[in-house]
Amino acid sequence: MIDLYAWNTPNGRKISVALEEMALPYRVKPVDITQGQQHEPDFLAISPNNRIPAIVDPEGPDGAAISVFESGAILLYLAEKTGRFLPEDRRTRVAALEWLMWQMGGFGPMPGQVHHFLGVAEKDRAYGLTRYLNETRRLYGVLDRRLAQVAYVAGPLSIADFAILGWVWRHERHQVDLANYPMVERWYRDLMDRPAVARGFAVPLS
Ligand SMILES: N[C@@H](CCC(=O)N[C@@H](CS)C(=O)NCC(=O)O)C(=O)O
Repeated sequence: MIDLYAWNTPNGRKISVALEEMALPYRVKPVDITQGQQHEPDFLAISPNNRIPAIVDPEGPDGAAISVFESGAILLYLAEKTGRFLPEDRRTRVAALEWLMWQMGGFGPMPGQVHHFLGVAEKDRAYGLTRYLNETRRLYGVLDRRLAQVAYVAGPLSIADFAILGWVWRHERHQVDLANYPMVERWYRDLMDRPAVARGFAVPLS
């Protein structure tokens, strides 16, 4: 049974969705990041960057327990463990890695800054909010153009879709209207209709 250390956030949801899609048994260990639990020594031992998500798999690659932090690394670990959602074909695998890295490097940090600046006093936020809203909308445009060519970002459904989905799930919070990105909207509805994805968003993480 894998322990999932998470909270009800985009990065936490990526992993509950992936665990459900991979049909891996898991148990949620909520880490209340609003109360500073991400700084507690026990959690730091498995997540040295004091961020959720993290997992502990009692059956690691060599049979011994392993902990993994950083959501992209967790998704890759789970995909390799199960042999699912990371294409074998090398060309398609490159696409999955590209879009996973695209999410980790931009389509998360940028909308995350929008969430931050929305919480800042109006007099202090104009520059930051405009900058990160523009960048977030640019990234939605990039995704929309990609999804005009393929059903899922790498072609077949992959962990890169789960990574991106965690953030699109919060589109209203970062003030993005999916009607402006019809291919993203089609992809989003398609994924949200999957029973395992629905379970991944329904499982309590807090
Ligand atoms: N690059 C990290 C980012 C993780 C991250 O930012 N997690 C947030 C919640 S979505 C967190 O733990 N925040 C707690 C804090 O800022 O102290 C990943 O993808 O795992």
